[in-house]
Amino acid sequence: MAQQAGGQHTLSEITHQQEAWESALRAVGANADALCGLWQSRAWREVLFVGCGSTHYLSRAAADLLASHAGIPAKGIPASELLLYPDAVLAARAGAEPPLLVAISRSGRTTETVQAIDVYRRRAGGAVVALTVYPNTPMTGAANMALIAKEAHEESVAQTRSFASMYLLACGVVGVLGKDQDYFAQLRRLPDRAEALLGEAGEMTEAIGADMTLERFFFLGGGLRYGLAREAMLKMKEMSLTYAEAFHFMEFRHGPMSMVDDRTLVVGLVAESTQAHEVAVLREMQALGAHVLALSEGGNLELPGARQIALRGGVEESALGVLYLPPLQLIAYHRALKKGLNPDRPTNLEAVVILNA
Ligand code: F1P
Repeated sequence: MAQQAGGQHTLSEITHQQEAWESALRAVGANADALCGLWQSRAWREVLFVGCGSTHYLSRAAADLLASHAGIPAKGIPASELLLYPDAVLAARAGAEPPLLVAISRSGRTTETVQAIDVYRRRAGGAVVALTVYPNTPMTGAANMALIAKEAHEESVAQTRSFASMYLLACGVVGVLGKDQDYFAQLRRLPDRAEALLGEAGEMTEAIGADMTLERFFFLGGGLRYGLAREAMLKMKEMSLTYAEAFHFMEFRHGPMSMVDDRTLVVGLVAESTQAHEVAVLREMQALGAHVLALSEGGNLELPGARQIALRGGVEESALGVLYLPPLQLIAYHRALKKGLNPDRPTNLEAVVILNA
């Protein structure tokens, strides 16, 4: 990865997502039959998604999506939990089939993820699907099959278009395992929307990123949006060294709102089906002095005084998730620049965490 000052890589990776998203969906399409065959080869008891950092949050979102959209039992956990606590993670009734493991990693080289695959193979003897960006890695070598979003490669340390593209790989897996052709057709509509959305949200994300009166950022999301909210939180921390946390919407009332004041931005990843509850939380936080940014399909929630971003995916709620990401990535990028940080090179971080044996 070449050193470059000023975050040019990050900006270019955030603003050039369309081709990467398309490449992800192509990869799923090309492997759909093989994936279907693997899925039907055994009565897998559930799907276990694992990753680290960003890809752990992706695992969580993917598991929630698979369970809610396709009705297939799933969980998303850090790879290190599978590595260190395999008895707990793989616990099952005698004679039960193993879970299908979906390992997610941009680099395909993160130690915990690679070692977790090994532990899973020895303990459960099942099959592994890798979701990644790069071919020919320890992870792809250890997997039964790999779905690769080739155009999503990155120079930056922080994952932006790679996260969104691997999330779309996971959405494609949901479409295949759920045997839902229509879902797949909806996903194909999303790449075209990416660029326009970034244009529409550009000015607002820059203004929020430049607002140094804001000290704390809270990202709220329910269901599959909880994993996405955690990823947005991580972007804010990694790139801009800002205090940020993520919560389920209604959990926020149960303690965390003590931290809310007029130096707080509460970002809501609002879903149409649950918006009455979610907008109520956002209104209450406004009353406590918080600034609010709400992202929703129509961008027209009843939230006077709040900033709003319209996703306008024109697809069903469960297919929309990826569109929440680019505007939130841009806010983290702009805030990093405003603080004089280089978003391409987050403090204390490398692109991959490789541990010594
Ligand atoms: C995962 C990861 C990133 C994080 C950091 C270190 O890498 O934890 O999420 O931002 O750069 O690596 P990977 O397994 O997805 O390659």
